[in-house]
Amino acid sequence: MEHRIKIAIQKSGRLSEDSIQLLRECGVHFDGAGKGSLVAPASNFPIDVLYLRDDDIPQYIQDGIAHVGIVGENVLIESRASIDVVKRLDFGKCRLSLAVPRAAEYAGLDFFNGKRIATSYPVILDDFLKNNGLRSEVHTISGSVEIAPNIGLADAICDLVSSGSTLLSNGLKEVEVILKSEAVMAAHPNLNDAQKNILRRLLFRIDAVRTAIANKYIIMNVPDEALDAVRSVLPGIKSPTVTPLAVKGWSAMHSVVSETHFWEIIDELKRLGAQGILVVPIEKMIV
Ligand code: PRT
Ligand code: ZN
Repeated sequence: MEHRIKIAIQKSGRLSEDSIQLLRECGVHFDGAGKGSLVAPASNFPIDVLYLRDDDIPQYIQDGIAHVGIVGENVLIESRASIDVVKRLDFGKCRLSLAVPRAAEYAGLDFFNGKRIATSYPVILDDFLKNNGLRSEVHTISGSVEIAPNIGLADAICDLVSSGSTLLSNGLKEVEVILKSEAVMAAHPNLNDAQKNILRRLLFRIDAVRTAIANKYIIMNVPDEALDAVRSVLPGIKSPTVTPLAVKGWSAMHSVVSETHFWEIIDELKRLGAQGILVVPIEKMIV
């Protein structure tokens, strides 16, 4: 029997599109979440995509119904599931924060002693309160946490924040960050060798896609006397490729530049006399 693994992703929500796109960029072909369809077998890679609610993903992985999954760290930690984070995915970034009414005078964590805090993250919040020696009344509600203070249900909230505009429009201010979160790939801790091998292949492809996004391929013409100086500002994967041009005294140079220092490097190259600089996106990069 052919070995396959099941990968759980969010059916519809903030992580769905990025999760599907990541798998597709890894060259995996599968159907999107149709009406009622829960499983989409990939046609060219041994995985089956399971479309689930994000809250259910950690449990499914812990129970071994799914072998791996893509889920927000916030959901993973809240679930207390014993599963392993195998890769951080750099999307779905947010923070779980404490927020209070804008008019409240906030001088520090003591504020929360004896106060009512509404949240959908009671486990993480309880841990935080305990670690800081605070006694608050935690009210667990499942949605629209941000309206709790306005309707008199709570004095503060503990909720996810990304842009901060939800807090702003509800007259609240963020005062403490409890957790910084992003989407992660999580896996069942006891996969067999065949399953581990499929996961390894998938992670290898994810790395290739991620590395490619973080790098650009650059091509430029460099006066021969500047070649050494230019080479010293270009890290390249090993070293840059240099080929002489038909015009005497000039060479073409090819290299890979990381996104992080991209503009500094381009400025430096121009200063050293490089011309006709061409920057090309990289689709996949195996280092
Ligand atoms: O139906 P299902 O249960 O699968 O989805 P869901 O509604 O529970 O989750 P969903 O799709 O809203 O979020 C999925 C995951 O996205 C979360 O678990 C986080 O890991 C991540 N994420 C990233 C966010 C946000 N950013 C975010 N801003 N999840 C929720 N929010 C909400 C937040 O709760 C608040 O209501 O957006 C509002 C705040 O946003 P700003 O931009 O106004 O600050
Ligand atoms: Zn959910």
